[in-house]
Amino acid sequence: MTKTIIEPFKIKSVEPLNFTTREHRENVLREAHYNLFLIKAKDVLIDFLTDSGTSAMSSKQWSAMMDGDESYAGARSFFNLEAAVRELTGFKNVIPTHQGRAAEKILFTVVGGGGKYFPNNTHFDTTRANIEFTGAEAVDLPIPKALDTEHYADFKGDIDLARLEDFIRRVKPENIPLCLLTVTNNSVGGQPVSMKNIRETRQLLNRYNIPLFLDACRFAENAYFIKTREEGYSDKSVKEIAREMFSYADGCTMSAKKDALVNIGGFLALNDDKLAEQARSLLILTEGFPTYGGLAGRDLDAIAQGLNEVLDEEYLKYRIRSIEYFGERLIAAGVPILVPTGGHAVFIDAKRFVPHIPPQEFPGQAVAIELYRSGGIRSVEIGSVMFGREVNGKFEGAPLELVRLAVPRRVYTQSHIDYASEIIAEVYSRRDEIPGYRIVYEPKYLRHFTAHFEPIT
Ligand code: P70
Repeated sequence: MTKTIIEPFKIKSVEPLNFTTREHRENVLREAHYNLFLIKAKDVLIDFLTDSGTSAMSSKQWSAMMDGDESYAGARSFFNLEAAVRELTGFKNVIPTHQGRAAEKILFTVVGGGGKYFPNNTHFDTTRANIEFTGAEAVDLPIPKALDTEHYADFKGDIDLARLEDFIRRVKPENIPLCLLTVTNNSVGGQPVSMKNIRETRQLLNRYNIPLFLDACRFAENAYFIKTREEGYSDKSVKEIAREMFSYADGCTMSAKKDALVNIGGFLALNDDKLAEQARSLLILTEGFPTYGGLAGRDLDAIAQGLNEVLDEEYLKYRIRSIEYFGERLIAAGVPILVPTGGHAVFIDAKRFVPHIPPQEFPGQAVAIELYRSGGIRSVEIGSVMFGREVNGKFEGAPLELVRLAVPRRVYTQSHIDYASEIIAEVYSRRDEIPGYRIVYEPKYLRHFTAHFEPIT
């Protein structure tokens, strides 16, 4: 048996990278107001901004696209998607949407509103925003150890069941339209949720008659972690494991831009016919007819094919190992990262990387800017820019200050990872020089996408 795990594909089509000088990147940063979302992709060398919509599609997906049916109503492509989602999740109603947040918007418009609460292991940005937009409250209940970036555990994505039960009793079950589990748990480091935790969440919710929904965008990575880490699952196929995960839920929202290996798309799937009917009525208003939901027929076919491919265990082995390898390179250079590495990204712990920068000066943003300046690497802050709040005139920082290096699926090779590791190590060696930042402009919602920053000198 060889030790090296290789990319389980060969490359048929390539896209050149753009090299830039440090001086050029300095100008780019200034012009983009130090917000990495506002820089042009042509000025980025290696793009770890997100694993969302950035996958390389397979030749089979491209040929499925060619075969897409573009009929407005009842397209063959829809039935291909419906069959693939039903086969995987078992959910009866499959409602395509243009991406994950469109499924969230529709779901929470139907079930949300003032006085309602939605617990989750941890909400990601758009989920939280869509819930809060309806006047409801999004509540994070991660296990306490999830917030300790140095603590090794197999399933740091779990929800804290004791706190969940206390919470249900306090706000009353009738005010909780549903409970969510985000698999994997993106905000705490792409950490998996164990099958035991999903099952026990279900059992707890049953006692209070509360439905369970999965935020399922990285379901396959989560299932692979269960196979390799949880007792009793090593002999099961990842597909069987994924199906068991979905079997405990009443529905899911899905951003197909992650584990369906496509560049655009999503869906809402659920068992409840009445809810599905309400969702479809809203879908027609904003997304489109229920058999295409804002996507082209060919997109639906690409998702159906992607859902199949992502369960390939050679692919998942390579995927999880490549993230772990990235983490090992950084640990070897002394860089503080969140451990263990998760499914889709390596997360730098900015609190430990730049301890001289306080939360209100956005340590994660400061490190992310420096990685771009130094090596053209784009990452994203997941910390107080994304989740910090002004509460009664007082700054309340996010629980974690992270810089996420999200690895697009099937896009970069090991030498790209090696290059990035070198740059990060170099930035770490002169971390004391990194300045903090202040926000000089921010929009009302999801400020990380468009806020303007200024270095504090
Ligand atoms: C990401 C992107 C999207 C997402 C998610 C979970 C757990 C729903 C959605 C929404 C968003 C992002 C963040 C920073 C930079 C770029 C993009 N996550 N639930 O990268 O899905 O994007 O399809 O509307 O992670 O984590 P969608």
